[in-house]
Amino acid sequence: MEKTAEQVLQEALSAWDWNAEVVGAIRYGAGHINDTFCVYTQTANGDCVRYILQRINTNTFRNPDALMENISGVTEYLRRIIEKNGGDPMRETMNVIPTREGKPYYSDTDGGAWRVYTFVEGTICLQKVETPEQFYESAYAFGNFQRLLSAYPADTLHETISNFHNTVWRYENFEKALSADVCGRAKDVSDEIDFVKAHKQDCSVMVDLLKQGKLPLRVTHNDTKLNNILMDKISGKGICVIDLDTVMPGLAANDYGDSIRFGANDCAEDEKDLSKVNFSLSLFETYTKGFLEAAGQSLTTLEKETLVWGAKLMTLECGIRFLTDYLEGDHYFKVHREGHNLDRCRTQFKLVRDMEANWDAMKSIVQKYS
Ligand code: ADP
Ligand code: GN1
Ligand code: MG
Repeated sequence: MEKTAEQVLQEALSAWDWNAEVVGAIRYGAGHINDTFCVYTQTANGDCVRYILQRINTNTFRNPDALMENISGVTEYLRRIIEKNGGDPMRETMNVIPTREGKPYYSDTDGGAWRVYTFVEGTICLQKVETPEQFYESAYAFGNFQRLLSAYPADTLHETISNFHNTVWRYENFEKALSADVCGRAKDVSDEIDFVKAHKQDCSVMVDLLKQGKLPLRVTHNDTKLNNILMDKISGKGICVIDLDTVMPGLAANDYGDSIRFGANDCAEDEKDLSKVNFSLSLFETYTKGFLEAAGQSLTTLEKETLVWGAKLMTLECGIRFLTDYLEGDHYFKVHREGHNLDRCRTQFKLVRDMEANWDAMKSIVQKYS
């Protein structure tokens, strides 16, 4: 008989030695990929200690061993630097808690892969920029993350998702999904399809510079959404970069660009009303300042000059991915309503249009802080 979701969760919980009574575990966060739970425990002296338990999405991350090796390597490296700088490694980096058997993750009897992190208390995780200061803090923290990892041996990292930010490959996947049109949805989204086709040439700009050896590969996060950073509740500082599943060699501009995509606007990623979806040049400036203050010195001139392309291409690429998933029947990103991926795709394409209209101003801003 198939196990219930509760039985699967209980099995996973039993793989860790909590040193306390597990009081409950509830779904947590707003990620599109993994299943996240907050585990509440009560210690012998009555304290409540929380943990993050995650079922890794093994359709997306096919090799949990390699994935966890990356995360353990990077977090241990960061821990050493943070300690050396007099910081608090329990708050400033993720901490993986091994299973009872001393493993970095637990494989359940159905093949699910589970891991546990300490819960970083006293922090907030934002789904949307509320104040420019918060966006500045996230920029500084992501820039700093990249700088701290600049000497990390990149060749020891596994590629957890191949071609992750290969925009040309994303375009080709879109074309395949379009010609298969398994759900018969293509006929209703001709504007979006035309938009992607009209941007075909753009997709190769950064990929070509990388191929030609003009841009260096760095250790990058690759998923620098605002909700992948925890901010101190009191000081408001961006303290802990989370969601390290996609840490791999990549382009600096992509980390910068993905943050701009998600945060340099005043709307949700899935806003239905496109009149509310507007790129904010002012937030763009705020992020650019923070990111370049933290990481600028370690970037080459061309890396800085192409940051604007990172912003536009990460937004275009994400829109293409949402549209592809919509055409394929919504099997990659979690969806919570009909047309969810299509709504998400439309916000991204509106933002791309806005960026195109602001291109020269964006370039001047990057230049100002370079
Ligand atoms: P996904 O890959 O699905 O986006 P994340 O790793 O980003 O999953 O986790 C989802 C959410 O869980 C985060 O946005 C954050 O709110 C919360 N979270 C994750 N790890 C921690 C942690 N160590 N401490 C506190 N909150 C966390
Ligand atoms: C996913 O896991 P999460 O929700 O932080 C996706 C990103 C997309 C993002 C769009 C592994 O991020 O690449 O940019 O959704 N992560 C993966 O919101 O595909
Ligand atoms: Mg996340």
